[in-house]
Amino acid sequence: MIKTERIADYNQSLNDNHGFRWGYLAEHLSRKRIDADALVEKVRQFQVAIPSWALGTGGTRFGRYPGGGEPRSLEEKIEDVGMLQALNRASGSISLHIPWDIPEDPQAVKDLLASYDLTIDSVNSNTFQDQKEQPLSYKFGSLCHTDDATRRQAVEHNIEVVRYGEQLGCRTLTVWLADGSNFPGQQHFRRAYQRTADSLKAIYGAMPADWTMLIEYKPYEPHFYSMIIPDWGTSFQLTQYCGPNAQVLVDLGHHLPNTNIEQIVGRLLHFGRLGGFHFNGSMYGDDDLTTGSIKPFQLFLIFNELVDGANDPAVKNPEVAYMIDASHNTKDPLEDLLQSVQNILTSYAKALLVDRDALSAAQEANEVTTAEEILKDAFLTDVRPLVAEAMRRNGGALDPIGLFRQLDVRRHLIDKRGRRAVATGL
Ligand code: PSV
Ligand code: MN
Repeated sequence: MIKTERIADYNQSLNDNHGFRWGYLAEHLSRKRIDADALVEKVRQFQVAIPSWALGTGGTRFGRYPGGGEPRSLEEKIEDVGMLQALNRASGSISLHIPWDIPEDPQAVKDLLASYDLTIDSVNSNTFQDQKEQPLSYKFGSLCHTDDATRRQAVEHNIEVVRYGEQLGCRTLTVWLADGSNFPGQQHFRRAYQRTADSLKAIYGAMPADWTMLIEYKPYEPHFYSMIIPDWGTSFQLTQYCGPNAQVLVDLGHHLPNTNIEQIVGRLLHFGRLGGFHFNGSMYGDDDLTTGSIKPFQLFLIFNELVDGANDPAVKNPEVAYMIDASHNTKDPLEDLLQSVQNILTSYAKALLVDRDALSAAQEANEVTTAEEILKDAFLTDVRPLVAEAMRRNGGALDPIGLFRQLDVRRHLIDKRGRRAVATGL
């Protein structure tokens, strides 16, 4: 647990430089008639959930190079997220994957969460692996399977996940299906779709009325010929089939190269079906890199849609759940998560700077250059002092990664948990 005095001391040591940079930015914004303090307040409210499965080192099918001190249990995963939250005050919730994170003693888990000022963001089902005691295999699908009993087993697993979530005060189930086919002719597209839709509807029907079901899509992997839910259109259709509390989940890595993700975001907001985000960065596909590391302009454009939607009373979209979904193969996972949150808040802050009235006027008048320049002006503004100020005002560190290093957190975790401690889960 990082003490608040330790954070205050650290911030004090950076105060001179920060004061200069923040002062300059606030003055720059005020000359543009932008209320810098109001923006800080908005950034202070922004929270990004941390997935329990991103706290250890990831890998590829070729290998994995763990750095030591990884969390070995749900309790240790909560400790790690609590540490991130203490540093940035923007990571106040954790997402769990069942069966990797089954809470043995729900009340004790709730108490532990509360002690770190954390909540549960979502519970995620897992029908993409066979578990040891599981009677029927998902090799040929789960919710889409041709066999009734296998489908029923997968439906029941999802309902069990909801029950675990209820014990922890969670209200969101995320479903990602690895179902699909590897060869032409292997699967009957229409029948497989209908079986999936009916299975999802059965799970939806078993959820409490105040729960949300997020349906994630992915164009390829683990299957390489067809995926049962390959795109947002299929997710969208499934949400409509299930009911009003079903929403589409956009994972940034789940798009083919050059897909216009910001347009998908705009469409889903328009339909009121954008339920959640899985943030990560990618060059080719589901690369699971640090959010904003490869395409920061695209991340900004996505936030531009989100802010535009939030400002428009005509948009009737429920609150969007934000989460990181990444795999850290070469960086310290905790540093990577801190960096991702930083990049997310930076993109959000830049999107808040966009002169929406001017942009709208330029769009209606077909002033192409002007519209683009308005976006570029916001994107090219260095808002890092604003994000740091928001974290400071929330009680976090002005530079979370800097403090993480100064405190030598990884060495402490290795001392406590061991050099060979490897995270449970993926
Ligand atoms: C699948 O690639 C995914 O994005 C889903 O969200 C899973 O829950 C997560 O990664 C972990 O496997
Ligand atoms: Mn995901």
